[in-house]
Amino acid sequence: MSLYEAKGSNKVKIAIYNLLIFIKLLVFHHFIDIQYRSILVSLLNVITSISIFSIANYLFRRRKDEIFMGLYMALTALLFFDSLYYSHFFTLIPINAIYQVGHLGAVSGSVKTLLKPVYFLYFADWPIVLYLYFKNRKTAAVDTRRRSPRQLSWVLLLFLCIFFGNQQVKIAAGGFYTPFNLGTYNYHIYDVYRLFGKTPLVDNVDAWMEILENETPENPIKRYHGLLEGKNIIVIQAESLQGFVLNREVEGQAITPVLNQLISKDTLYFSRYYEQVGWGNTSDAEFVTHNGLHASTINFSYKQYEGKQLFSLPMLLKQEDYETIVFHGNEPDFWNRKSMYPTIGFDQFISSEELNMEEIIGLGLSDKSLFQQSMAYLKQLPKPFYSFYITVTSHYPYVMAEEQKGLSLEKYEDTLLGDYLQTVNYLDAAIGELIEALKREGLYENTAIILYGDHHGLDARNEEINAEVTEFLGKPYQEDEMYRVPMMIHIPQSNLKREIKTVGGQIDFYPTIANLIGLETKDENVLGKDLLNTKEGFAVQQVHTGKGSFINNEMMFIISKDGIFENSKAWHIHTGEPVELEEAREGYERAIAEIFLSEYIIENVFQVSEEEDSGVSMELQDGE
Ligand code: GP9
Ligand code: MN
Repeated sequence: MSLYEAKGSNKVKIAIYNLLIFIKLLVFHHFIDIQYRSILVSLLNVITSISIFSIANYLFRRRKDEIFMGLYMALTALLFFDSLYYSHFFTLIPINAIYQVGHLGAVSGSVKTLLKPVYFLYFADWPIVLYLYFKNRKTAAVDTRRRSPRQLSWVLLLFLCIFFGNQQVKIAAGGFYTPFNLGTYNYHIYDVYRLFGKTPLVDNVDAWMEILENETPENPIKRYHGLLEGKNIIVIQAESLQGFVLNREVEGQAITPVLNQLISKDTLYFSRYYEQVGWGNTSDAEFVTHNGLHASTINFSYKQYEGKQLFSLPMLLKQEDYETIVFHGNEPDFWNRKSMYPTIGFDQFISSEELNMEEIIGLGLSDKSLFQQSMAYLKQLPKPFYSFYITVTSHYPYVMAEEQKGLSLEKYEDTLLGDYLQTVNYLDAAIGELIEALKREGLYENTAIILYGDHHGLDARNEEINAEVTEFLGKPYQEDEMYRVPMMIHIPQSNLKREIKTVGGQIDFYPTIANLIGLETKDENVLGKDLLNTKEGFAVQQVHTGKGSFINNEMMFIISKDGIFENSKAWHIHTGEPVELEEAREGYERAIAEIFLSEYIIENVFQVSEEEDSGVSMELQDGE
């Protein structure tokens, strides 16, 4: 009897494969810590898997055994790779990663450190499944039954289950899908739809504007206005530099002696400044910093907003005859920088193509070499200049040769925290060398040196790291410390020494610096605020935490992973005591309004340049 004479045999196979998938989904969803309705989430995902098998069963007439086997292997492998990705990034592999696959080689060191034998358990059943497959397969079998619409009505029914099931999820989660309320397969499908589907953002613009209008206004007379006028500006975006390392010792040694020295004199130090990156990590830190707008929620901003005629800080400076230049010791097309920089307003991009890659540490050229090689350019640049550095030595996994390590550690030797602190200490020394070089070349006095961290390097969601850092800090390591990055503006001979405790984020950089230089930002195109002229602190978090999370001068609110407000957590940043969730609702609504209004501004106010390579354009369309 041929395979297809045995009625229902394909259905039996589909059922067996999907039973196995269901078991693996339960394990996977437990691993990524889905707490809310995790069995229902797994069920909705296995229905998706059954639909995929059913469609294949309907479409393909021959080689069904191979096709089913292939599907089973692919769906299992996806769980394996998602687990690997989750263990470091605490989310599922985003579809936008396809734009970065060319750079996998560069981060392979990081990827290897994530592989754990336990993840191979997803393949534990493969020997048996493969054995049964080879024993029973009917490669020559052809399904001769007529395709009937009735076969498809079953798939339609499954789709309806998925649709209505997930509608309920969306309602409970305040309108947002997350990997943790959709589960793996359904989230990946949604992610593909979101990336390529481009839904217009028009529904709630008025409501968002109304929410944001209630913000506290800035000082009418701007303090520090024009303080940096005519000065050269150096901005160092420091890789993975977190706030807690400043003015702190490890085993009796200062971690950042140079930065500590800087903030003790001639420096405005922002001690409650927060990262606001999205999918594009380092590059999103650059994007948010230079544009005063949020990172894309869908893709890394340098891809999502490629070709947009933005009106960024470097462009504003170009209007004042500043020369603008970027230094980064890595491949120029990493994070799509090469394509994006002309529209951000950079005249020159000095990357691995121009630099002598003489000393590689981790991902790219060592910070010391980067700073040292940049001096030749700075000396020749017309003044004033805006010089932007993106450092790379303190990138995960924080591996350096013994002779490059500046701290002598015993207790923390060979721990991730110890390795991290070594690279931060190296970066600090590199900044010291840069300052010395600027002094030697007579550039120091007339140059403001601005520094901030791009994002966290030590993820508090990782249990091992959390335990290490909690012990090191002597207090629980939570998001308010994890997302805090230092920001400082060093103005030689200014006699300014001030610690600004107003909560702010990278989105506030542009208006703050513009005011210092004596320039105005266009209010309708920038959502950040001047941190030197406002008391009201507010910084939005997204992507790493989910939309709606925020920190203000009093509290931190982290939206639950499943997006449900009632399952979220909030605490006082000074005491660590829990806050009544309702007290956070206003901030939650404001955070969401800010994220979407930002996206709306970028999508609707800024036009796509007709010739993407035409260089920098100053023309702006009026906002609506
Ligand atoms: C590479 C570097 C990567 O150019 O910017 O940093 P990441 O985004 O992985 O922190
Ligand atoms: Mn980075």
